[in-house]
Amino acid sequence: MLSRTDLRGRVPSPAELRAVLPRAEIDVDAVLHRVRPIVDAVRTRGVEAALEFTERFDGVRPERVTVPAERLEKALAELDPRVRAALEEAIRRSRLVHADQRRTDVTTTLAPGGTVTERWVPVGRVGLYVPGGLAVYPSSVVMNVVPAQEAGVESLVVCSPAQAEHGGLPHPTILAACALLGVDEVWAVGGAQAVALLAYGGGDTDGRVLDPVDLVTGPGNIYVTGAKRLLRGLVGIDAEAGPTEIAILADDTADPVHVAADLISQAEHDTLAASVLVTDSPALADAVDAELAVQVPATRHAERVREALSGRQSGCVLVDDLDAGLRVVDAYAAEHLEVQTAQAAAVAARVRNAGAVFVGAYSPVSLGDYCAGSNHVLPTGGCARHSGGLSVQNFLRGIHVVEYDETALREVADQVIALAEAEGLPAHGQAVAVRTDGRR
Ligand code: HSO
Ligand code: ZN
Repeated sequence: MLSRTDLRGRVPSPAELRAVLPRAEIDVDAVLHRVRPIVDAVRTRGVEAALEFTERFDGVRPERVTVPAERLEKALAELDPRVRAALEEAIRRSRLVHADQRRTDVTTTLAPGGTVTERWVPVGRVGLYVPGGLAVYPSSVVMNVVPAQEAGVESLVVCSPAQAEHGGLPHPTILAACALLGVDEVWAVGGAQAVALLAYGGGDTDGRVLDPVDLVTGPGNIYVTGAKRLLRGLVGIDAEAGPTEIAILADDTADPVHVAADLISQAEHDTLAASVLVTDSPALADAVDAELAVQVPATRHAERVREALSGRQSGCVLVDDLDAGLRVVDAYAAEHLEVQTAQAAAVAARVRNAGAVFVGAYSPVSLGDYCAGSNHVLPTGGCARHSGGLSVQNFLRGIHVVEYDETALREVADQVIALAEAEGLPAHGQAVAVRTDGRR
């Protein structure tokens, strides 16, 4: 069922590996010509334009963008108690992990009287995007809001697409999750128009002012990503999210039932989702194929899963041994990497590139999607080579505070002046000399 790439007997370079490994080709630039007019319209006409796009793309025109507080409370009151309990547990675990990511200010003394302090300051106002689309993602509300709150962000707004079947509000489970987290500002808007409205702000139809944000985080479809690309700079962004990916590094000790279930679990997100098995065991590869043949027809989103698993972005890579497997998964740099091998912890410790690593038989990606405490907003498309997942760090800025007294400045004055001269910028040196020599 999974197409095979046989790398046995070969030692490809990282560049060759990148070329042969299955991967989705997502061309964000190709949609920018459609995103730009949306962004421009929202910049010039604000909420009015955003509502027009909502009507066009989501098939419903909300009365206003801001969700009234009573709708948040109502959604929470009507939330299935089992889901509420599960969300509360997810929030509790997530808070524990993200609270541990907080940074403390550090002061370095460079000379008597000369210090540099790194002060960690939360971003003032952030917009958190929660997608609609094929599924409903209250879990993504948790994954965005918790790190922002733990970072100390004072003002945050959650945006999620208006749903025709919910009277132009975001899905009630999204609203309930916001209420549980104490988020009181929610906008019913999605897509590129949501990112534009977050970046430019506007005035709601009831006269309420929608303040622009400083930073936009959260995954979305290719149009959301396109808008992030266009607006980056005016606002900060976390990352450009692509379709979800799971890679599984497995040997002959792995259980094919688990491996198949996990490949299917992420394929269920999207026909473009990538499910990649990397193994040194052809017997396991065969057994996983046999399991997929049983499990795929039985799963609710069988058609979507089949398309994702048979797409060019998914497949099975056969390697000589686990060392070769590690080179493959490092070159691939999956959003999620499961290690299902003997001595899984030791193997996982050697992984360099992955958004998140799931170790051993009892740590499936679905656990991390909901309740492990880890964050599920993770780098896709190979970005795990240079970036990590969403964390408290995304919502903080390190500000260097420089404080030297006269003695400390004198001590290093010659060096500043020498470097200023070397750069042909004598006025820089002069700004020190007027203090230390009294010359003009
Ligand atoms: N696997 C997705 C997150 C998610 N899964 C949300 C279920 N709900 C991307 O990491
Ligand atoms: Zn998932």
